Amino acid sequence: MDNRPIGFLDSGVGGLTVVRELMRQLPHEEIVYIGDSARAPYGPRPAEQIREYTWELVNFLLTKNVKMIVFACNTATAVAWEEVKEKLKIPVLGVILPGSSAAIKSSTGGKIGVIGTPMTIASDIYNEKIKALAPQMEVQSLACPKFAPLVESNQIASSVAKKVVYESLAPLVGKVDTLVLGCTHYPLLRPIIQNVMGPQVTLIDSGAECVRDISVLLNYFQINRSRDGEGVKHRFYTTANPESFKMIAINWLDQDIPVEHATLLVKKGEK
Ligand code: I24
Ligand code: DGL
Repeated sequence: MDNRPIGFLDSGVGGLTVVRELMRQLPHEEIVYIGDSARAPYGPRPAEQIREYTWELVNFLLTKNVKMIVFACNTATAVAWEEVKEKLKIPVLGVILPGSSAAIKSSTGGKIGVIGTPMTIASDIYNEKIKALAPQMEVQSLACPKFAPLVESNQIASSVAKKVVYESLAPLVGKVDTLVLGCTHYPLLRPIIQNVMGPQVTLIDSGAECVRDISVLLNYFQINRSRDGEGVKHRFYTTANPESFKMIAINWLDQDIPVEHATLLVKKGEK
């Protein structure tokens, strides 16, 4: 047993899709979440900057005595997960390997599509990880820069959303049997994406798959949180306005949660 919380990091609020899965699959686990909304989105930023920001989020979580760190962000996982994982003593999980193995498992025809932010797609990491595990898979990757802004403007079922998703996914329609949702925001567009891709295409939610892996890891190392201790007290931190974060979080998680402003330790000479 290990009653310390699990640390989650994300560029903003998108990682809450992973948190909701955790609350569903592992309701006894306690969460410390840090979202860098002041500097979101990470997707269009240069890799070196994302790496730097991600380290600041990791260092913040380390001050909260977490037993494990979860990168609840595809973009941060794509550029910084490997180097962070190598340097820390606690387990560090990302969303990309779980999403990749789930796609391989589900693919019946060996044709996998991957969608994500420009940085995630430019990193080519999903393609690399899938090929490393199963070289016979064909992977087609596609950046969908318009999807996250759609979600953030509350357009998850509008006719504009349908049009944008239809036009963006056109290159993949009929070409893949499995599609990886390689961005935290995309599960919110799931119904439209499924509709455009057709019912025979399996959609993979990397965040949900990551929570399956958290569960496996907790069991393997026997570091689950004890059930007869105190109730869970989640803590959420944001680098932007706590009230705006809270409004989205309460709506999405369907429960009241405490949100505080976090000040990150930034290296000298930077803003
Ligand atoms: N969804 C996301 N980000 C936003 C948003 C949203 N505004 C409305 N909705 N804003 O991501 C990002 C910028 N903010 C963040 C908070 O600090 C200030 C700046 C997707 C969320 C995934 C859980 C739409 C919306 C909502 C509630 C729930 C879900 C949702 F308002 F998509
Ligand atoms: N959380 C990011 C991801 O999963 C999406 C938002 C962003 O670009 O920062 O890639």
